[in-house]
Amino acid sequence: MTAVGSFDLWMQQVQASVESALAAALPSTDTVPARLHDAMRYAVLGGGKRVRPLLVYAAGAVFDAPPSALARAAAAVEMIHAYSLVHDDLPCMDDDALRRGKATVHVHYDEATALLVGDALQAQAFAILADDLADEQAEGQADIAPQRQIAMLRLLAEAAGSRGMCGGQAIDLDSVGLALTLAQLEQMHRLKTGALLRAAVQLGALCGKMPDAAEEASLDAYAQAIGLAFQVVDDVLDATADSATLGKTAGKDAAANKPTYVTILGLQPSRELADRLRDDAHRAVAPFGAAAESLRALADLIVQRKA
Ligand code: GRG
Repeated sequence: MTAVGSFDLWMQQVQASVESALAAALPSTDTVPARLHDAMRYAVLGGGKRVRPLLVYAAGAVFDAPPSALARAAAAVEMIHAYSLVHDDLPCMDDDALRRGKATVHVHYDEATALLVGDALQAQAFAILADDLADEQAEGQADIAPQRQIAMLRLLAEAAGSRGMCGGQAIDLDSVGLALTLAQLEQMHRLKTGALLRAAVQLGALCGKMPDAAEEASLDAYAQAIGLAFQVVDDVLDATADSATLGKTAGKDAAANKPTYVTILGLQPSRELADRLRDDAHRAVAPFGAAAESLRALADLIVQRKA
């Protein structure tokens, strides 16, 4: 087993690479329109746990993916995530003033800018993922075959769209004040949060050598388990942690009368469910052996996180 120290080091290295890739991919603050670009950089840089990029790299490690391809996929998925947070915080959605320990984009700038930041980040995500198609393919220096890259673009679009994250958000907005069953709650989260986490795992794998059907099924079982665990833990933290620790407003779900794992199952059963899901995730990637060490450690991190 990898020592805790070496996973921490790996995580810091990935986080630093992702920060550089994002900083390089985002337009500079002296590019017109400067205020929009400033706000895009404010939304994306210097914050967040970078869970989705870490999943891209961890899955990529199982399939010997080249770092250049992983950097593009990780930056793309994080930009989609950052856009979703900016829009989720808007007054027409969750109406929040605090995100990643600082004022939300619409509070720090204004609502129209926040809307455009989300739109532009979503477009930029696909531009990054397609980067290699434009130049390197033409010069025969691509790290991924064009067909594979098109599959990755499609995968990210499906995960972000109305049958993925956006669809989950729509169900979430519709379910305020309703008594959802556990199955309905699970379906909402599978789309709202799970789809992008799953896409991160799949994108990382697709950057490397092609997974076979059994490997795809293992990755999928892992992604389903950690996706759900992530949300269960999010609900537990929303009910138990304070805003300073979370870097976002705590207790929002109860205040908004939203159904959560904690309201349906209770606190302790929710914690136990998260532990079982972590064990499911570990079991799912057992066939990959030592190569899946970071995937296993990330499942632990998702369940043990305090923010
Ligand atoms: C607005 C289209 C649209 C979608 C929004 C993901 C989402 C859908 C909204 C976020 C609301 C929320 C708090 C969901 C709970 C789980 C979640 C995604 C938490 C934030 O993700 P973290 O913890 O955040 O990975 P950091 O800041 O660490 O990146």
